[in-house]
Amino acid sequence: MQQLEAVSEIDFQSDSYKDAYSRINAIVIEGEQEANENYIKLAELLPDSKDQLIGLSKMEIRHKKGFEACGRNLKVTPDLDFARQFFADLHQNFQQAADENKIVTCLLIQALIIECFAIAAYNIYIPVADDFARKITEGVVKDEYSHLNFGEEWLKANFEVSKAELEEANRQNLPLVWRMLNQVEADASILGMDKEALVEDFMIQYGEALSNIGFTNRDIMRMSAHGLAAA
Ligand code: PL3
Ligand code: FE2
Ligand code: FE2
Repeated sequence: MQQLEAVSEIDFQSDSYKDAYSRINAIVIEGEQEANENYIKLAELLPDSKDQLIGLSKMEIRHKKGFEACGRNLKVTPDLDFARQFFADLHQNFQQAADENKIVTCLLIQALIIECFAIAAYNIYIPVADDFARKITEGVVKDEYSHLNFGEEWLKANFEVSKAELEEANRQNLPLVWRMLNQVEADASILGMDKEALVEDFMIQYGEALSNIGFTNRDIMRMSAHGLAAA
């Protein structure tokens, strides 16, 4: 039976897979939900880009529905309390920045950090996903590049006046990403995703984004190292 060799060794119905999936799936569902709310908030803060941002917020709801279907397909109940805790600090930083009208900080958190995190995670997940989830995730990741692109374009156009705030927001929020990566490491590995690969993909996406916005390689090295020691 030659064909059997090609079958993946991941057992999507095992208890350990489903247990890990209940948290990872919840993280993604909650992340898409919060992204939806964050783009609605950004649409209020940036009236000139309102229609475009509302368009992005609607895509996030579609993503959320897609990932809910992935969980249902595997008969997994997402642990949403866990996921809310997972995002709490980043969420709070976004809310506070929005309350203070700090658009640059809001864009860095949602359109750069969260989107790069999502792109890295989805890219690493696709090759090890079940067939149903793979198709959904492939569709989603294409959209996420357009969200990242929105943030890049806006920040590039406003680079000189945004630079200091971007550096400060990076300093405050990047350490949270390393902590979050550590928190998902064990579950992600049960899904066949390697932490080193996640970190590498995140660094590439985030570094490229900072470069497109206008930061020098030297700036990028310095900024990427923030909080990394704690990881
Ligand atoms: C914004 O568009 C999306 C925000 C989602 C953030 C997701 C972070 C994901 C970290 C865990 C990696 C698992 C990926 C598996 C997908 C079922
Ligand atoms: Fe999304
Ligand atoms: Fe997104």
